[in-house]
Amino acid sequence: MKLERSEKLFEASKKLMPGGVNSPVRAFSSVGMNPPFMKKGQGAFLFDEDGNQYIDYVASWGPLILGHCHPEVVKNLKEVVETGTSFGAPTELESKVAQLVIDSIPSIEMIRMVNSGTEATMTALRLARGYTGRSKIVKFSGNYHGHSDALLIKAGSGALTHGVPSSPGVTEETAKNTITAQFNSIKNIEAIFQEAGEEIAAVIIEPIAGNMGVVPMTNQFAQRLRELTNQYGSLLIFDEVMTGFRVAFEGAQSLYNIQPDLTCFGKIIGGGLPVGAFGGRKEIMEYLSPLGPVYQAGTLSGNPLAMMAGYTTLKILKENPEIYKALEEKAIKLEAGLKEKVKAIGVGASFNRVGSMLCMFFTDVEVTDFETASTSDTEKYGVFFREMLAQGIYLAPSQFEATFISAAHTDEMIQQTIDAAGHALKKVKELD
Ligand code: KE4
Repeated sequence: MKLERSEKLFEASKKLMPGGVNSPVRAFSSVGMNPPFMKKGQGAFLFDEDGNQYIDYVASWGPLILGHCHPEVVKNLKEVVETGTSFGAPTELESKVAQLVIDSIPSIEMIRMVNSGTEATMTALRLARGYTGRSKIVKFSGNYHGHSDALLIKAGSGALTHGVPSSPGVTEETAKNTITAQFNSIKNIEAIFQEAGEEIAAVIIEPIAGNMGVVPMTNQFAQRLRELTNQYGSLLIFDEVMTGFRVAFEGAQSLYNIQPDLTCFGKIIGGGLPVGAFGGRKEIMEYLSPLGPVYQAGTLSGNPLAMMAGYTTLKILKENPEIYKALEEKAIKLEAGLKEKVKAIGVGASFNRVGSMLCMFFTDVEVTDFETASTSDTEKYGVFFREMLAQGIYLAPSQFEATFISAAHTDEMIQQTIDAAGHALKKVKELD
C-alpha cells in the first residue's frame, strides 16, 4: 500500500500544527505508523491522497451513521449554503432540529445547540452546578466527555473522592471538585454518595462508554445511579454524544429505560458538521441565559449549515426506523465473523457490542470497566490495525475506541472485513 503523498503531507503538517493534526488521536501514535491523509468519503468508503480505498469503520468518530456524502444531506447543504452560512440570529431551522429531538426523547423538554460535544458537557455541568448550588461532580474512569478542565481529571491515589488533573494546565483547585468513580461499581458509587452526596451537583456518565473501547453500564448499576442521584438531589447527566441516535433513535437512555435530568449530544445530530447540544427538564434548562442566571453563548451555535446536515440526518433516521435493524444485523454479522476467526486462529480477544458500535479487545477477560479494558494488549491491536489497513479496512487507530457500522456498509463489505481479519489475526498470533 503506497502512502507516499500522505507521508509528505504529514511531514509538512507537523511543521504547522502540533503533531501535524487538529485532534490527537488522528496522529496514529498508538498504532505505530503515520496517518493516511484523506481526500474523499463516499458511502462506506474513504479515499486517501495516494488513491487507496478503505472501508471506513471510524465514520468521523461516529457522526456519519448514514455514510459519507449521503445524497440528501449533500443536496440540502448545497441549497442552504446559497442562502448564507451564518447570521448570528435565530432561524426556523434551529427550532425544527430542537423540535425533532424533543419529540423523540421523552426526557428532553428543552434543548440548547452548541458546536461540539465538549461544549455540551462543559455547559451541562455548569448548569447543574448553577441549578443545585453545589460544586462537586462525579465522572467515571475510562469515560471521556471532551476536554474541558473539570472533566480532564483522574482518580487520586487511594482517596475515595480526591481527583487529580489528567493534563497539565488543569489546576489542583479544579480537580478538587471532580470525583472519579469506578464504572459499573455499585459499591464504589454508594460509598461516594455516602461520603459526599450532599455536595454533589451532578453525575456525568457515558451510559454506553465508547472511549475505553465499548463498555455498557449494567442495568443494575444504571438503576442504582438513578436512585442515588434522586435520593441526594444530584442531577444525572447522560453523555450521549456518541450513543445519541446511534445505539437507538431514542439513545442509550431508551435501552436502560432511564430518564436522566440532562442529556448531552454531538456527532450524529450534526450529520458530519460541528454540532453539540444538551437538553433536559424545562425547570433546569430555564436556568440558562438569557432566561436564567447560568451563562452560556456561542457565535456559530445553531448555524444553518450544521442544522441542515443534522436535521436531514435525523429526519432520515426517524422516517426509516428499519435502518437501526439493518445496522444491528450487520454489526452482529461482523462480531460473529470476528469471533469465529479469533477462535480458529487462537488469539485471546473479548467483545462488547451495543447496536452498531462494537469493540474487539485483545484480552482474555470480559471487559466491564476501565481496569479490565486496560488489560488489553495494545501492541497486538497495533499489528491488527496495520494489517487491516493494508487490506483496505480503516479501523479506529486505538484499541480504546469504538468500531461503527453505517447504513452504507453492505453484507459484502462485512464479509470482506471478516476475511481480512483472518489474515491480520494470523500476524497477531505470531506475537504469542
Ligand atoms: P467533541 O468535543 O470531540 O465534539 O466531543 C467530545 C466527546 C464527548 N463525549 C463523548 C462520549 C465523546 O466520545 C466525545 C468525543 N469522542 C472522540 C472519540 N472517541 C472524538 C475523537 C477525537 O477526539 O478526535
